[in-house]
Amino acid sequence: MIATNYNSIQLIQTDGYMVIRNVFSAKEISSLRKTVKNHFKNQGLLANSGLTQPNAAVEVSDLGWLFYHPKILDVMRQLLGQEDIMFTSHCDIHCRTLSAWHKDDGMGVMEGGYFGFPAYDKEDCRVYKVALYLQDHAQNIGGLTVRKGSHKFAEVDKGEEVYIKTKAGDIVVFDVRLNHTGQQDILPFLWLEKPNFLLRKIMKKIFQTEAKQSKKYLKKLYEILFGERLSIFFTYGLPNDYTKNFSVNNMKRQLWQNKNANIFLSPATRQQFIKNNVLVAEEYFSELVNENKS
Ligand SMILES: O=C(O)CCC(=O)C(=O)O
Ligand SMILES: [Fe+2]
Repeated sequence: MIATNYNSIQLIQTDGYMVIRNVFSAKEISSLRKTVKNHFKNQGLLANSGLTQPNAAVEVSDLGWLFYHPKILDVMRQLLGQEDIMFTSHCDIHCRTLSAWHKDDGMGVMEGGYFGFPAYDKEDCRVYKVALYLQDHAQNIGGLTVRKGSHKFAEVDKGEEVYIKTKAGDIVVFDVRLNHTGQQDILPFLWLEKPNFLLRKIMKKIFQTEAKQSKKYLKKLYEILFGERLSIFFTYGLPNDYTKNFSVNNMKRQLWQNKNANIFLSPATRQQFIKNNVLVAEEYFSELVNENKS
C-alpha cells in the first residue's frame, strides 16, 4: 500500500504541477541520453527547430524501463492518491526543440481536444505528465516554465508565470491542461534577451545572413558551449473515462505525426506493467487498429 501524501495531492490539484528532486541517478540519466541521442541519429521528425519523436513508448523500445521505473510509479500513485493508475502510452522525446506557450490537452489539435470537450472544471479529470530534462536547467531558462493554476481555465495567456529550475535527475509532474512552455529563445538566458536581439543584428550585418541563418549559428554556438538539449515527456492518469479518451485521442495524434500504425507497446514492456499492477490504456486502442485498416 502506498502512503498517500495529502499535501502533494492538494498541491498538484491547486497549482497544476509539482517538482520532485533526484528521481533518477546520474547513471540512469546518462543511459537515457545515450538512448535518445542514438535514436535521433537516423530517426525522428523535424519540428520546432529540432527533432522530435512522437509515440516514443512504442517507437523506442530501449526506453521501456523508464515507464515502469519503481520511483515513477510511486510518484504517480502518490499524486493520483491510489494504487490503481493507468499508463496512457503517450511519450514524446525531443532534441534541440524550441517551444511556445500551450496546453497538452489537445484543444489545438482536434475538436474538443483529447478529452472530447473542455474539461477545465472537472475534478476527476486527472491526467499527469512527467517532464524529464536530461541536463541541468538551473542556471538557464531552457527548462519548463508554467502558469500556476492554469489547468482550471481555457485561456493560454493567463496565470502566474513560474520558471522551474531543474537539475538532471529531477522531474516535473504537471496536469496536461496546464499552460506551459519549454525553451523559447535560441540562447536561454534572461540576461541575454536584449543581447540576443543585438547579436543577431550584428551577425546579420557581418555575414549578411538572414535572421533564420544567424539564429542557426547562435543555436549551434549554444550547443557547443552547453551540450545538446534532450527531453522526455510521458503520461499517466486515473483509470477513468477522462484518461481513456485522452489516451485514445493522443495516440491518434501520435500516429498522424508518425504516419504509421504502430500502436502497441512491446510485449516485454506490457508484461512489466502487468507485473507492477499498472493498467494500460492500450486495452482501448483496438478501435484505432480497425480505423487504420479502413
Ligand atoms: O520543449 C519543451 O521543453 C516542452 C515540450 C512540451 O511541452 C511537450 O512536449 O508538450
Ligand atoms: Fe507540452
